[in-house]
Amino acid sequence: MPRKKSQPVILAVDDEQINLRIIGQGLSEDYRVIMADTGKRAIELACEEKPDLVLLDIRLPDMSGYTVLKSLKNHPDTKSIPIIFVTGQDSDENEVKGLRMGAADYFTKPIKMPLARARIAKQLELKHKTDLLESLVDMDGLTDIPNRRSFDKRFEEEWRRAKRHGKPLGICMADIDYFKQYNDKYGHAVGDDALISVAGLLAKVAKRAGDFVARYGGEEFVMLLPESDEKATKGFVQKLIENLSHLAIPHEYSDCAEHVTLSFGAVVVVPEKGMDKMAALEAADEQLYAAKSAGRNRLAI
Ligand code: GH3
Ligand code: MG
Ligand code: MG
Ligand code: MG
Repeated sequence: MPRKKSQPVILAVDDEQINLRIIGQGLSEDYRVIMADTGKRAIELACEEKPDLVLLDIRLPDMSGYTVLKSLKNHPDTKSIPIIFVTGQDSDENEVKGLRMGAADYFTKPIKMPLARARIAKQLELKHKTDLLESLVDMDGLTDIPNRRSFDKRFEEEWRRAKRHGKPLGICMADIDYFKQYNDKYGHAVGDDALISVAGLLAKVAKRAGDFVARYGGEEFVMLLPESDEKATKGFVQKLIENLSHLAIPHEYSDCAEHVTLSFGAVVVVPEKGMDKMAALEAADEQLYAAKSAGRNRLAI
């Protein structure tokens, strides 16, 4: 029977096929179960598939389950996935360690399936509620893209990650051109619609894994482009400018084009010890003002 699309996905991680089979059989009626038999594969699959829950063995051939947990908790895309340790090591000490590190629950082998199913269902219910709350506090109510609060958190994470890996981070600020005129002439409600369309377009174009777009405030947006050098950042913004011209929201009262446009200011940094991330953001903002002064509807980098 074809599975329902809305079926929650569970990632089962265990190096013994027999255990994976037992879990698969016990859960496949209610969930889509994906499987990994090494820590490395577990991390890859978690990033690719974003499962709703992970059942994680502690003893794995290539790394411990604790290491897998740490890695998942460190990544913004996987950090909120509940992880349940499943292990033969049933000492209280291990259980406490797992829970302290952020595991949601702890099962000992052999798994008692009815109990496991009930506890998994509880965790998923909790996750669903948490997701709902998080989406409310992190999303902008008008445009339905992440808000500034969400950006602040993400910026900290991406900055840290870029620093750790010595990789560039593209930071881009954008601001709608002549938006006061737009509101004055078309009305605030139409202005709101334009904001929604622009935000939707930015989010659509920024679709490379890790790209992040938020409404920074008013008619201003901010974008994070991890591992994006100057050429890639320029290419990205060029694509946005082209897409905006195709979107072609009429703006008769703009002094730089016949449609709604944005000006962009970007910097690319490889964060190092002692560097201030807020200074980098301010530098992007200064570039934005340079783009405005230079005629708008363009990028300054
Ligand atoms: P510039 O090209 O220099 O950016 O000029 P501008 O007119 O876009 O800039 P200004 O800062 O003078 O005006 C920003 C306008 O954006 C004024 C404000 O009413 C409008 N705005 C900010 N937030 C919202 C919103 O949520 N909805 C609507 N409709 N308008 C908004
Ligand atoms: Mg094992
Ligand atoms: Mg502005
Ligand atoms: Mg503006």
